[in-house]
Amino acid sequence: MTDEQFLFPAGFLWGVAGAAHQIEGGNSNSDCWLLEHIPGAPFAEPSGDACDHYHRYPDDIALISSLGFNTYRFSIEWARIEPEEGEFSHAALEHYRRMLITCHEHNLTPIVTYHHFTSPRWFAAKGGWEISANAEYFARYCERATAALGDLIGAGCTLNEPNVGLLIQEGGHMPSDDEIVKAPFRVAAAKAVGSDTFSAFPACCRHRDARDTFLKAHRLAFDVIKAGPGDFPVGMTLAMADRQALPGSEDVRDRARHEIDDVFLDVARDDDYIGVQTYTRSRYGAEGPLPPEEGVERTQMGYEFWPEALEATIRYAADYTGLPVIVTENGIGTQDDMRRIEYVRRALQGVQRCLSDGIAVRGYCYWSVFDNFEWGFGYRPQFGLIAVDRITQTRTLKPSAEWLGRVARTNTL
Ligand code: GCO
Repeated sequence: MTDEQFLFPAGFLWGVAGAAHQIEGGNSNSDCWLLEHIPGAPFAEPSGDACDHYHRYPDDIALISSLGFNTYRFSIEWARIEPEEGEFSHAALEHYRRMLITCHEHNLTPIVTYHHFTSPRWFAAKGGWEISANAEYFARYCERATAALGDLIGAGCTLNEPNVGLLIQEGGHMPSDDEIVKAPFRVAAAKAVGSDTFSAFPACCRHRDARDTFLKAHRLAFDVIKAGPGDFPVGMTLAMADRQALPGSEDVRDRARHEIDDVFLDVARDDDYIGVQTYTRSRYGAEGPLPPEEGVERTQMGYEFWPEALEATIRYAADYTGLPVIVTENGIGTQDDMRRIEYVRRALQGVQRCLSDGIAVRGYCYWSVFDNFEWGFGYRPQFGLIAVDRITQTRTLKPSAEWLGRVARTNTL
């Protein structure tokens, strides 16, 4: 099989992905914004104007469509829609309605993420995802958002990567749950909102407790979203790494995979699809996860350049759940756009192999449409197909934008 001969299935979703806090700008009622302004919190810089997508979405959506994509994955912002507990903003919901209408005008299927890490401050002040009962707040928000937007949604993701905190902790890049609770920046944030707690995901959250709340919240949200209006596939997205064990360390790998992925996949089995988000592989030795080997190519995030990880995670998620897969994120932070094209080309060859083996892969969304606010790393990592000038907000296409747009238009590599 040569690349040229392979056509992706008709109706394959070719998308780009983004998230509200990372591109909208001015998300000042969110838990993350507050933390970004607390000294000692793990943020290289504040998100500020981001890509001003909140105001520029009409041109941005037209641009995405003109490149050749047929899908746009974005998140709606809970902190804007329910700025205070129980107080819903019609204006914010209207804003997202206009975004959805704009997608349809440009023949883009909108994949809507209800929660992409950020929450309203009031939710963090109530203990956020650490408190099981708080799942009900999320379900109520999903119900209200669906009532206003559901007729226009193409596919829904309840939660984005609820397992990412566990994944980062495992890699040793985040303190333990106990240390997080005592972190001075978390204590300061609680004080700022007049509470005795402030749990923001994933920066300062007890991830073990959050896991149970997320699992419960997902099921509650799934039901209220499925109740309509609208009739679209609903699922969640997981941060998945291609977990490879050195010979003899399979049980170490399997234990980690159980704790971080499988418990979520178990709950996802009743969904319409599973959203796979993959960036690299993790290798396991007898002591646990290993750093990338000396001398291997690394991305701006420090990840090993390993585009083949996508194929492995699609196979794992599809096999484990029996569900169709949407690749809701895959991409690379790099300054070298030629390496981006190489990365995506190899990742898509893996998708082709999955499709050839009969695995139901429904779509591929590149992360990310723009160079954007990469959480704690600030604006340094460049994941975008499109560069954004931080002062003028001018958008500049990279060669990868035109390359992947052509792949999308022609449905072939
Ligand atoms: C995540 C999120 C995105 C990131 C992306 C690049 O995976 O953490 O879904 O918000 O920006 O993955 O790291």
